[in-house]
Amino acid sequence: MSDITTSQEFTREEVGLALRNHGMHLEGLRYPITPIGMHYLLIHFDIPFIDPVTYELPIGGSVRNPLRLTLDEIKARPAVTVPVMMECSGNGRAGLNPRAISAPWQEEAVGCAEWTGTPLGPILEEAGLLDEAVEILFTGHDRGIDDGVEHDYERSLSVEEALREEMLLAYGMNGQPLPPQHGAPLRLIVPDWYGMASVKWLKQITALDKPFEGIQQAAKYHYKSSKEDPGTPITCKTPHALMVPPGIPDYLSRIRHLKLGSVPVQGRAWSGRSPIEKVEFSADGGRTWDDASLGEQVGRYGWAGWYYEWEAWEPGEYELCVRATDVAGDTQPLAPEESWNYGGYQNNAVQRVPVFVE
Ligand SMILES: Nc1nc2c(c(=O)[nH]1)N[C@H]1C(S)=C(S)[C@@H](COP(=O)(O)O)O[C@H]1N2
Ligand SMILES: [Mo]
Repeated sequence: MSDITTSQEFTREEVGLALRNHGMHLEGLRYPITPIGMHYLLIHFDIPFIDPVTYELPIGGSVRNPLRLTLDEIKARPAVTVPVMMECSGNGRAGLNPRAISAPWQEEAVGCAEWTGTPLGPILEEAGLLDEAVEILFTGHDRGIDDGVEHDYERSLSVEEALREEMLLAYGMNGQPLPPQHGAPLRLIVPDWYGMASVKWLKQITALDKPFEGIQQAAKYHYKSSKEDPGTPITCKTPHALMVPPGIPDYLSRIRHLKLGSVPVQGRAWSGRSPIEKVEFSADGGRTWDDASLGEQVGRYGWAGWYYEWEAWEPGEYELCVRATDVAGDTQPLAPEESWNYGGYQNNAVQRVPVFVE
């Protein structure tokens, strides 16, 4: 299998990945909290089968006090429920040319769930991190082979990052027990980063005395200009807005058809680094922009609703676009070329929705 392709067709392997890892239906942007079955999924290997009754989570490595917690012990700790908008860092990959051969997301690798769990920090404090500890490694129960390397899915965070109060060990999703496909019985939630940091099916947590060099950390999830470029690690979600495609779709092409008139357009916008400052709408492919109204912000790490009344009184073909800007002043590029990188990560170029007004 080649690393990268300029083909406009999807390979059998990409379609296979897309069937296992479905996206959120964009009409699902209407829900402030994404229903579980609509939330996107990204599962690198197989969903592990784990008995919650005998489940235990060891916390070890560079700690004074190694712990082993059962699920009941974790659930007995202080619980919080927070909405977190999650996005796969590969979202938008299929819009890049050439594109990396991997999950061929268009723009649907998103969802905002309400996660219930216990903060990670106090558990690490109880384990007593030694001065030598520099990173915390989160290992999943899922194992597989990627680029010829056999490994457990595992990723680390710096100690400083891991001790932030927002870091959560989650066992509930939208008021239900965490479902198998989303990491049951226990997963990490890193609310401002792209999804890869939120390790599912936790097998163990290990304090490390040197930086973790595993494949999912050091090789994947880097913004690289070429295969050889070491690149920079992918971390926080960049600003991104999406709209519910208005009107009705053609079954196969998904092209939208609208009747003449005033068209209410709605969607959501988010950014990991800072809250959303502004959402703009364009009906001419991004040549001219008009401010949309901001609606409800679903928690600090959820998404912001937005709304725009588009006056579509001229029959014709239009390209609707939406663009978010965050409080830090970051915004979205107009063209995917501006987002291009070798692994196909973090493509937050503006969404383009072709519509016919009749
Ligand atoms: N153990 C494990 N954790 C994982 C993954 C995985 O394959 N295995 N995929 C990661 C990626 S790339 C993403 S985008 C999110 C997806 O979470 P979701 O499937 O609950 O939406 O989980 C992350 N955590
Ligand atoms: Mo991902």
